[in-house]
Amino acid sequence: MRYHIERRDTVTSTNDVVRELAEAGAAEGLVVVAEEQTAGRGRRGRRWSGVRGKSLLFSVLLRPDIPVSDVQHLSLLAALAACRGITGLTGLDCRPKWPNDITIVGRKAGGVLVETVAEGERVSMAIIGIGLNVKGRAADYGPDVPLEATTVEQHAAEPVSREQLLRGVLRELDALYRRYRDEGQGWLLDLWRSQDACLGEQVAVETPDGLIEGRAAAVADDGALVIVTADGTSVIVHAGDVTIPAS
Ligand code: BT5
Repeated sequence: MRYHIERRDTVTSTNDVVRELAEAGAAEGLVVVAEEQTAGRGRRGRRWSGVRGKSLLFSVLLRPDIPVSDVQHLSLLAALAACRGITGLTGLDCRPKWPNDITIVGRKAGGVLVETVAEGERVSMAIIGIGLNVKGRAADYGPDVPLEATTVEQHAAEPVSREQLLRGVLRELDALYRRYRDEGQGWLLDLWRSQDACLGEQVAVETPDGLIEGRAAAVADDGALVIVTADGTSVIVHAGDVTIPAS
């Protein structure tokens, strides 16, 4: 994929800018990076807090032509790319946590928000938004950021360049996306399963249908999380927030 990087100072959300440019015909590989977002968002209408000079906030346009049922793969792919970019630059053990968290020592250092447009049953456009807390400490990121969040620099031995990190994450994203297009999902899910910070753990999952507690037993081929509850029932979760109470 050939990247075309557009830099902005203040935007509502980098996902919004990519969508506008995509609707005007921008090609796959468009990247919008911003210093500041006035309406940065997470999933289900939540806020994403960023800080000028410290966060890395960007979105990438893909035109994947995959079935709508596979859309979760893109979120897994992006979170893996972000973690691999962080590990490549800093040597830190950075792991994705289902479904979209980027974690270091179990603490959230970033997140992924994938928004899609479908034509019929196919995804015609996917906007991959990635927000990373790079510099400073989590407390610098404002009151909406949970106490247990973290930043890359908080764990790294040396100062971390946002520019180098952007390049590293984009390189990883390109490699993973190419392989996904060439070979399909099997290896991607295996890679995710080998890295996910919550698999095998006792977890609590807040879902739109309520709280589910149990062991995070598996990630299914469509990217759903399988929880085995205390009475042995398997519950398939497509959307939710996972906490690992013991950590
Ligand atoms: C996410 O949502 O983690 C997806 C975040 C994606 C942000 C990027 S920035 C570039 C692009 N443009 C956008 O507008 N968005 C994307 P979710 O899993 O729903 O987590 C949101 C929750 O994380 C919030 O409710 C807070 O509790 C917490 N949070 C907010 N800001 C945070 C931060 N900087 N670090 C850690 N946690 C944060």
